[in-house]
Amino acid sequence: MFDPQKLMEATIAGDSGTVEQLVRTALERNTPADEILNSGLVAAMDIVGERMENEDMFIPEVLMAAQAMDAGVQILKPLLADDASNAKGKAIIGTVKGDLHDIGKNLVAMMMASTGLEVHNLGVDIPPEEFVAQIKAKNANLVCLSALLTTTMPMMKETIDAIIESGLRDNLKIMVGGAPVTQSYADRIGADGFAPDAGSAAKMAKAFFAS
Ligand code: B1M
Repeated sequence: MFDPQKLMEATIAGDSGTVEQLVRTALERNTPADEILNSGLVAAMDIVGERMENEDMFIPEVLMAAQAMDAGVQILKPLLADDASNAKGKAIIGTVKGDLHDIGKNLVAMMMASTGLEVHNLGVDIPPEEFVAQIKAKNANLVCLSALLTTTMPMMKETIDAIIESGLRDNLKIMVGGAPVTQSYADRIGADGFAPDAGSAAKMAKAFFAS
């Protein structure tokens, strides 16, 4: 039987080898990929966050835990794919300026791509003008902004304002997300959508372009 506790412990300890082994074993035992992701890997990062806050874990250890989580995600990646139904969206996704968190944003990108959307992952620390330039370069009709820090949430609004000023706003949808982001914040800054997790973000993106 899948033991999420062991997977959480290995992830928190930054033990990528054990994480890979536990994920493979869980899959061999027919544990659904999303259960392994949510009850093992994502749950571990919540504990890492608490320990970070209490100064029981420091940046190098947090980074190792993040790498261990990514090692597990890489194995799950093909299995988390939804039905690729050739949605018509062309999305760009990035973490806003000043923010270096990318694990959740990468999960969102992966899940969106799995629905058939064309997804361009711009990376982290992306300034508003770069989002605008990439909308033009990629001819994007969906812009996805991620922020994990309360201090970088206002950069989402600045990015949306830059998109409005560029005259591109009417031709695209804007989605926002990240741990501190809420539906009411999304409404306040003029986003078209907010999703609390990667699965619902992908569903929402797909729904935007369903004909
Ligand atoms: Co940072 N960090 N961190 N950190 N870090 C948090 C966010 C924090 C909550 C930890 C804590 O203190 N409890 C805290 C923020 C507090 C706040 O602002 N309220 C914090 C802090 C303070 C910091 C630093 C300032 C620490 C310091 O230097 N003193 C610093 C800032 C650096 C910077 O960005 N400028 C920092 C640095 C780091 C690391 C680099 C060490 C590392 C990031 C590594 C990386 O991403 N490659 C890190 C990590 C790992 C975390 C925690 C522990 C885990 C984040 C994570 O990956 N979660 C985090 C604590 C926590 O969140 N519990 C924390 C797992 C991931 C799957 O979830 O990212 O929430 P999440 O994504 C979800 C949803 O939010 C959603 O879907 C995803 C998947 O389901 N989602 C979207 C995300 N984007 C979306 C976009 C959408 C829709 C949904 O639409 C477009």
